[in-house]
Amino acid sequence: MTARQSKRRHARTTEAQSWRATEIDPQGQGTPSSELETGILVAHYGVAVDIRLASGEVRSVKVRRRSGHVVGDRVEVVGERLHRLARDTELRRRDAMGRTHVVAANLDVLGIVVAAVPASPSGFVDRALISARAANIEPFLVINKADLPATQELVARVRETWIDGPGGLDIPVFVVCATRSDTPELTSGLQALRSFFANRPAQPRRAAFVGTSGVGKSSLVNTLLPELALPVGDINSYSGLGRHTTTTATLHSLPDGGELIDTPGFRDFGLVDISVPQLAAFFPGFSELIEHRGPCRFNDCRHDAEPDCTIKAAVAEGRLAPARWQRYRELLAELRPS
Ligand SMILES: Nc1nc2c(ncn2[C@@H]2O[C@H](COP(=O)(O)OP(=O)(O)OP(=O)(O)O)[C@@H](O)[C@H]2O)c(=O)[nH]1
Ligand SMILES: [Mg+2]
Ligand SMILES: [Zn+2]
Repeated sequence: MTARQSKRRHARTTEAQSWRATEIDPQGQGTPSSELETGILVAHYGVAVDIRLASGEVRSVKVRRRSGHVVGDRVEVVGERLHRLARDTELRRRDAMGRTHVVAANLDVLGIVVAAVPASPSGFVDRALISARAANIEPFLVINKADLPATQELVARVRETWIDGPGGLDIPVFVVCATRSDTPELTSGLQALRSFFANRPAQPRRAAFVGTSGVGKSSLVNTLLPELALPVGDINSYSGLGRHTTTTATLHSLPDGGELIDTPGFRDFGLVDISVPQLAAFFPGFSELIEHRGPCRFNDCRHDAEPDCTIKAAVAEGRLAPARWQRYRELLAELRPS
């Protein structure tokens, strides 16, 4: 068990115990006949949530409309009372209106799903990568719709932008097809994705798929779990965009271990509470470049106008695409109060 997992397990135990000791019946209003059960929130329907109890039973519990509970939350249930336990991780994003959303709780890994059609908005992948890393969640990339000819170019672009070269990220990339399985090329990516979920039986992963509406998140979950029939929507032929078919996140257990959360598609992945040093540390590829080439002159270098900056030197030497540095500087400008 790694230090992180051991810390998590410890946090789970102490948090659960502290509630039992101090909150289960603080005013003597508890229902002595109701048993305390632990569970995971597997679906949220506004005023009710589905809790999968430790016994495997799924129970619907009423909640306030803005209860703040999200899929992936660990909870304790006594009758109709729900108590949320502390989260290990929390994936947050800001929408175009400036509101913060928790996408899911207690994720270990995050699958960022893209497709050639519909294309994801510029910056989506970077923001998702940064948000995941800042939340201590390991990101991986899923390029769906491998059957479409345009996917080849997308795969090359993704590799060039995020993976290849000295500033490249050491993260898994799966090129998959959710809807066809008639050639080995189309099935191999999905096999690799299945193994990625299944190869840690002792420490099963909890993953969520995020991505723009229409990239095929629900289709992929349906393919990985054939007994599921999550609704799937077509692409609007006029706008080329998805139709926001999935409206609520749902958590599903994978047959060989691990769990997968399908989420509604969204276009805005605004960064939440990311400081300049965090952006400098988490921007895709920067920490790898610094590890490779040595640190900047200043510990708190923002990789902007500072002298003797490793990142700028990498750009000058052709080891980092100028477009990537430019994208970083755009995000930096967003974080600074104007
Ligand atoms: N050609 C092709 N089409 C796919 C593939 N995967 C999904 N699609 C199609 O893409 C469309 C959108 O699929 P969904 O699974 O609903 O997409 P989603 O990402 O869940 O969309 P939201 O729920 O709106 O966020 C549907 O018409 C699917 O049939 C694929 O691998 N290849
Ligand atoms: Mg969907
Ligand atoms: Zn620097």
